[in-house]
Order: sequence, then structure tokens, then C-alpha cells
Amino acid sequence: GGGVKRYTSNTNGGPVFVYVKDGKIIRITPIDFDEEDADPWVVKARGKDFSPPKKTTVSPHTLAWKSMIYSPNRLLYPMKRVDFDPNGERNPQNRGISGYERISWNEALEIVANEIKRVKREHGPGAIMNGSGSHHTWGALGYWLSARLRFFNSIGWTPVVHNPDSWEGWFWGATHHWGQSARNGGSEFYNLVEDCLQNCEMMVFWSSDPESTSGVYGASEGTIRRQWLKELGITLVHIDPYYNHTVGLLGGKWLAPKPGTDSAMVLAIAYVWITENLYDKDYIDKRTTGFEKWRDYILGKEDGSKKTPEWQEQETGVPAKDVRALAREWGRKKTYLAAGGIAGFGGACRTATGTDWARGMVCLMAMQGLGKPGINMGSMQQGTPVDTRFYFPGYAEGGMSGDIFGTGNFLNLYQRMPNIVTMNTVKQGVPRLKIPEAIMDGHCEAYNADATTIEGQFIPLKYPTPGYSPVKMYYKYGGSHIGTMVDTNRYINMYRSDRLEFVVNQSIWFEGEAQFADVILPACTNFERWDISEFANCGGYIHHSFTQVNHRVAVLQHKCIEPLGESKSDIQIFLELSKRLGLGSVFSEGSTELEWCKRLFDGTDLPHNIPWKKFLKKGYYVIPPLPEDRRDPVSFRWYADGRPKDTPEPFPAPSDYTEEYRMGLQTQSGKLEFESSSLKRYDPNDPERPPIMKYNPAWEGPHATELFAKYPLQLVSPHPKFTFHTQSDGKDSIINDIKDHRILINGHYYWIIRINPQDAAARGIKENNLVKAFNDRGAVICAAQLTERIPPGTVHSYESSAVYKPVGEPGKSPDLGGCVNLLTPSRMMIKKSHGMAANSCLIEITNWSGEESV
Ligand code: MGD
Ligand code: MGD
Ligand code: 4MO
Repeated sequence: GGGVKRYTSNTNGGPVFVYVKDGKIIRITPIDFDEEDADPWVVKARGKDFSPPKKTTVSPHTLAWKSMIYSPNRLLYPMKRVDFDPNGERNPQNRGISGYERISWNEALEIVANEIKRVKREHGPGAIMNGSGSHHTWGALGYWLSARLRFFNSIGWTPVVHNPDSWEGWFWGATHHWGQSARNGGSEFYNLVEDCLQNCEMMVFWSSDPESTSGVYGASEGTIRRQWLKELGITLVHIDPYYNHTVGLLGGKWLAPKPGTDSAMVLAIAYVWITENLYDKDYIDKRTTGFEKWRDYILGKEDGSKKTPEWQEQETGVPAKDVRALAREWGRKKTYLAAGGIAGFGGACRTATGTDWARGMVCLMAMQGLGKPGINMGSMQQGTPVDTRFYFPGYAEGGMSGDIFGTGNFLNLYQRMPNIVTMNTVKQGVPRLKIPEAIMDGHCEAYNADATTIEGQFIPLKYPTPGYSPVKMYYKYGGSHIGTMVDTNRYINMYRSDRLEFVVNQSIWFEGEAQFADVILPACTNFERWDISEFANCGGYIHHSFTQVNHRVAVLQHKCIEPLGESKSDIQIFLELSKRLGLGSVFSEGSTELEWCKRLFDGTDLPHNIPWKKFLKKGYYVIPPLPEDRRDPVSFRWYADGRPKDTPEPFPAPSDYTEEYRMGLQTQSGKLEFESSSLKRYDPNDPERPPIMKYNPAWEGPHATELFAKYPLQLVSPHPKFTFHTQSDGKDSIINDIKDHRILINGHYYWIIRINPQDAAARGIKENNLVKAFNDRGAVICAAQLTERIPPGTVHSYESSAVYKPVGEPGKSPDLGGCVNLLTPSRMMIKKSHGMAANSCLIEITNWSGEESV
């Protein structure tokens, strides 16, 4: 009523209704279902019926969208740096300093199109590098794995190659014990909610805070399910240096190890199990290999040191009696291991010892009988009994990219929505964590994160590729890296060098790296364009990731309002550039954005259930759950039972099986391997990644004696509870006003660093004091929050500030914005990887006077 129209859209934190009046968004709410929408599933367990409410939920950051759309930081016009002249002086040294002037779209597109041609003409193929963030405004069509790939594939580019940052230790470590490479070393999760409710007696949350992180994209869907655990009286344990929001909500026993020491605790738990006969010997015999090697190491037969609870206490700081008690209870109860917010994540996997921790998680479950009733991996975050057979593509299944092998397109979508195939002919890539070295030193090396098979990660990734041009032009999509990568003053100093002849940034907001571009192209949000998507579906990355939600919801994302100012959809920007390069019809195939939505709709299973016109009007469709007797089998039950694999995954590839298709795991033996055959084959003498999981003290931590004397505080920088990385931080978002996110002091919203009152007292620091957190890599000004939620010696500050605001010279002075990743190390977690160890970071903290600039 009152001229208000209701539209639908979708976000990183759940689908929404969008209320629009006079062309302006006035309210954004979760979607309320109506009578005709499908009813939820019911799980029968222990004499009770468990069923989620018939509605959707959202994350806090989703409710900030209105303020982000109308943010004063929105880029509304194309801009050019005032002292950048493509035909004269370029003044790269002034990037981040000299300021901008408004230019027309025509001028902006001419400059960018001409630079694309110029660098190819002058330097040859490979001269254009493009990179994006890992996340995007929601929508399968507009996603960076869709339209962006179609454009760059058609001009030829050097891609920024992502490290598997969400998975790190799982990918580079756990894979070698159980395969799971296509899940980046993480766990599968089919029908775990039902199994857990029916059979589990205890849940160990290890580096796991799903009440903050929602798994990934899972809104608040898992909260009700975890409350059922409480209702059933299931024992809860939390192992995290921070008293996180999950222990805060659910309660239970909290153990707080020093960051990066968890693998010592793993070994001590196994020690108790071995010495007190609390493990599954039959399972060890039939389903695993190499146990004796690991057992001997744990019992001290290899190095003379018994990995007792007392031994681990020296490393972790957690009392031996607590670890012994935990091991005994775990060994006697059917236990779920919630390792990370979803099994395969977790801040511990992003430490210097992240490979050891993740390997340890798999080995512990192998000792307890992974896959038996009530014994599995998960936090009730994944594995709801939704219908996994109904097809709707996830955001990493390629969309309109035409890129068959660079995305999950080949799995399904390409056959269902044929479009012109695109491929990049530049066989060169730059590892994301080494972009600055690639540019400044002209060469760098890391390892590939090829997840198709276990051995994919052994293949070196060298830049440059022989015969290709070094990167001369950086076309950056989004501006997050100062807040999200590691040792990020490196990135700033790279921008300010003449080795990059041209930098263009295509962003929605003026923040972060956008401040270092020569030309800025203003993109609009997904609320200002058409798109189509599903709640929490990032298929192509995490197959069937939508089992995090209680109702599968497919959404037609309406163009709710016109793009603000002169901003344009990314697709439109790429189309306009394509036209200037003679590629217009190749890019668009003659379809508008709404027509692409229809093409994608036709490729899904939706047309069987709802006509296009109705979907277009109503804006969403609830995919009904399957009847109880057709639910998916439980993950790894087939394995525990010694049957062929029966869970609905397209991997491992047939060639990755040893004995017989679907029999066993992806490892060489087909079993859970305590002693990894892939590591034995590759490099049995690698001290950082030996064939059996061992305790290696972190290279940045209490054992780094000299550094530790200078910087005695261990910083953990996990994922921000209230924002989705840089999205919804800064930019006058309402999230700034949440006092656990930023604190307003003297007119500036400061980032928060959490410190134990003892450590604070020793430094004369009081609540809300402005402090300088620093080490040899940089300095960040934060507001101190004194809290017993973090033990002495450890400090906590979320990663992902969107704001970079140097006190003085960019890249060389303290940051008022809160980019704590200025402080984190850029050393690879293990040499033979491309993995960040952000949570192994030593710093010191002092009160900040506000005067000093260096
Ligand atoms: P995002 O904020 O998601 O972070 O790091 P990033 O992926 O770098 O970046 C998305 C960028 O894309 C933003 O700049 C956003 O504005 C832009 N963008 C979004 N939508 C659109 C769009 O529609 N159009 C355009 N043009 N631009 C758009 C995330 C990374 O951080 C991750 S996934 C992990 S797991 C790591 N975790 C981690 C940690 O645990 N600790 C520390 N210290 N650091 C970490 N960094 C990693
Ligand atoms: P983290 O916050 O990095 O999340 O999900 P996770 O990787 O599971 O880590 C979880 C916990 O690990 C934290 O409470 C942290 O204190 C703890 N931790 C850190 N270091 C250690 C350690 O050495 N040992 C132990 N035992 N614990 C440690 C990440 C996931 O979250 C990802 S990958 C993305 S891309 C999404 N990002 C995101 C976001 O940015 N904001 C919100 N609100 N939700 C998100 N969900 C997703
Ligand atoms: Mo991630």
C-alpha cells in the first residue's frame, strides 16, 4: 500500500524482501513464506520431532544493505586521478595521494579500452592482470566467476590465482590423509543433522564459531539446530583462544589454547586414547593404514618424547587435567567434531601450523570411527535434509562465463545453458599472496591450488611464464586486499611504483585499493540490476553448500531501483568495453541481463515446478524437501560399513580410485591414511609436512625466541561477526554503530582490538584507549577493548577492515582504518604451498598519543 512495491533480492547472508517507494529502497527484511510455499522437513529423534520454523533468516550484515546502497562512499561517477595523463605524465608515485576528478563514461571507457590495446601492442600477451575478491554481491549471473570471466577470457589476461584461504591447512594438509581434494580437503556433510540429532552424545567445537560465521552464507539458519543440541543435553566443548559467540550462546566447557599450538593438544588426546584403550581398534584395522607409525611417534618411540597431556600443557597452556578429561569423555561418547565453522574451515587452519591441525582433525576421527552413527564431522551447520537432487547452480558454476574448465560449469550448468565458450589463451598466473613480489621483483613462485586430484597441489606456479609479458596493467575488481591479504603494506607499496603503468579499479565504493587507481569505474550493487540465485548456494566451490539452510530458496533478484548516479552494472561495464574492442555481441550474445536470467532459469529444474512469469513476479520459490524415506545417506556411513560410496557427489574422479570405482577414499590405499602415501611419494623428508602428522612449533609464535621477546602478544584475526569481510564495514554502514564492531572516538570509527585486562594493565591501557598495534611490518591504530574472553598473551581483532586511512605516507605510516592485516606475515604456511598463516602473528601494543606519524 501507499505506493510501496515489494521486490526480492539475495545476499551473502540470506534472501530478502525489498520495499521500494518512489524509486527509493525504504526497508529490507528477511523473506516471510506464505501458504503455498513448501513446509519444512521434520527429523524424528529420541522421541521428539525437530522441525525449523517456516521462514528464512538473515545475518546482521544483510540488514545493513540499505545503508550500504545509499552510502556516502558510493562511487557515482567515473573518475580519473588528477595527475594521471595516459598520453603524458602518469605520476604512479602519487597513487593514493593526488586525488580524483570526475570524468565522463565515454572518456573513462576510451582510456581503459585504449590501455588494453596499448599494453598488448607494446608488451604482448599477459600484460593485463585482473583479480577480484573472493566474494561478490550475490547472484549467479553477475558473480565474478561469471561475467568477469567472460570479459577477461575474451581479451586475454594474467589471472590472479587465489590461495585456498578458507581451507588452507585442510587443503595443504588434511587432503593427504583422506583425499577430499574436490572439497579442498574439507569434509562432506550429507544428512548429518538427522544423524547428529539421533545419535550424537557430544560435540567438540574446535576453532569453530558458526554463530559468528554462519558456516558460509548460511544466515542464522543453523542457530535453531544448535539449540536443539542443548535441548537434548548433548555435551558441548569449545577449543578456541577466544571465548567466541558460539560458546557464548550455547555454553559448555571452554579450553583456550595459545594460537597455533592445537596440534600438540591433538597428539595428547590421541595419547590418552592409545594408553587408555579408548579408540576403535576394529575400524583402525579395517579402514585405516599407517596407524603404528603415528602411534609410535605419539608414545615417544620415534623422538623420545611422550605426547602426554602434561607435554601439551607447555605448548598450549591448557591444563593437562582438562585435556585428559576431554580425551576420556570423547573416547567414551559418540562425538561430532566441529572443526571450523564448517568442517574444513577454522581459524586454526590459517596458522603456521594449520596443516598439522587439519591433519590432526582427520586422524582423531579416524581413531573414533568416522561415519559410524553419531560419529562424524560437523557443527549442525551443514547436512539438513533438503532435496539435493533438485538442480539450481551455485555461484561458482560459471553463470554466463562460458568458461568450461575454469569454473564448475562442466559439472552441470554448461549442458543446461549452452553459451559461447570462452577461454583464456594466456598461460600465466600470479599467486594472490605474492602479487607485490610479482610486480616489484618481476618474478615469484608458489604452488597451484588445483583441487581436481591430490597431486594437483604439488605443481609449482611460477610467474612469469616463459614468453609472456610481465604484468603492466592491473585491472582490479573491488578493493579489499589491504584489509584481507597478509602483510599488506606490500600491496600499497606496489601500487605506488612505476612498474604498473596503468591501474583501473571497478568498484562500488571508494575505499581500500580503489584509492590507488588511475581510473575508477563505478559499479552498482545487485539491488540495482537483475540477477538470479539460490540462498547459500556456492556450488562449484562447495558442492551442495545449500544444505546449510532449512529451506532451499531460489530467488529472482529484481532490479529494485535504478543504478545510483552514473553507476552501472558490472555486466554493462564489461559490455561497453567489449563493444570498443569489437567483442560486443560475443559478450552479450544479444541477451539483456533479464534475458540471461531467463536463460539460466530454463537451465535449472525450476520450470518443472513454477512458470517463469510467476517466478518473475513472486520473486522466489521454496524447493520442497524430499519425503523422509528418500533422504540422502549419511556421509561416510558407506565407508564405515565398507560399502561403495553412496553420497551424491561427482567426485573423486573414477581414475582416483585404486581398487574399484566408488570403493574407498581418494588416497592411494583407498583408506584413511595415518601415514600419507601422497606425502611419502612427494617428499618424505619435508620437515614441515612429514608423512605422519607431528607437532611443529609455529615459526611465528612463542618459539620464535627473538621476535617473541620484542613482540610478545599473539594476534588472532578471525572473520568479523558483524560484516562479511569488507562488505558492510566502513562506508557509513549501520554496522559501524555496533559497539562490538567499531567504536566512535573523536569523530572516527575505530577498529577494535581485544586484550586481557592483565596485559592491558601491564601496558597502562584502559577500555577504549586508542592503541597502536605494531610489529616490523606495520602499525594499526585501534580502540582497546578489555575482556576476559581472551587469555593473557593472546589478543583478538577481526580481519577485513574496508577502511584504509594512513596517518601519513601510504604504505609507510600507521593506519587509522583498522587493517590488521598490515601486521600479518606473508610467509607461506609451509614452503610448498600458497597458503596464508594470518593467525600466527606476533605484535606489541602501546597507548597511542595521536601525534606520532611513524
Ligand atoms: P571481500 O571483502 O569479500 O574480501 O578476502 P576478500 O575476498 O579480499 O572482497 C570482495 C571485494 O569485491 C570487495 O572489495 C567488494 O567491494 C568487491 N565487490 C563485491 N561485490 C562486487 C560487485 O558486485 N561488483 C564489483 N565491482 N565489486 C564487488 C576474503 C578472504 O580473507 C577470505 S575468503 C578468507 S577465508 C581469509 N580469512 C582471513 C583470516 O581468517 N584472517 C586474516 N587475518 N585474513 C584473512 N583473509 C582472507
Ligand atoms: P574464523 O573466524 O576464521 O572462521 O569460517 P572459520 O574459518 O570457521 O575462525 C573460527 C574461530 O577460530 C575463531 O573464533 C577464532 O578465534 C578461532 N581461532 C583462531 N586461531 C585459532 C587457533 O590457533 N586455534 C584455535 N583452536 N582456534 C583458533 C570462515 C568462513 O566464515 C569463511 S572462509 C568465510 S569466507 C566467511 N566469512 C565471513 C565473514 O567475513 N563474516 C561473517 N559474519 N561470516 C562469515 N562467514 C564465513
Ligand atoms: Mo573464506
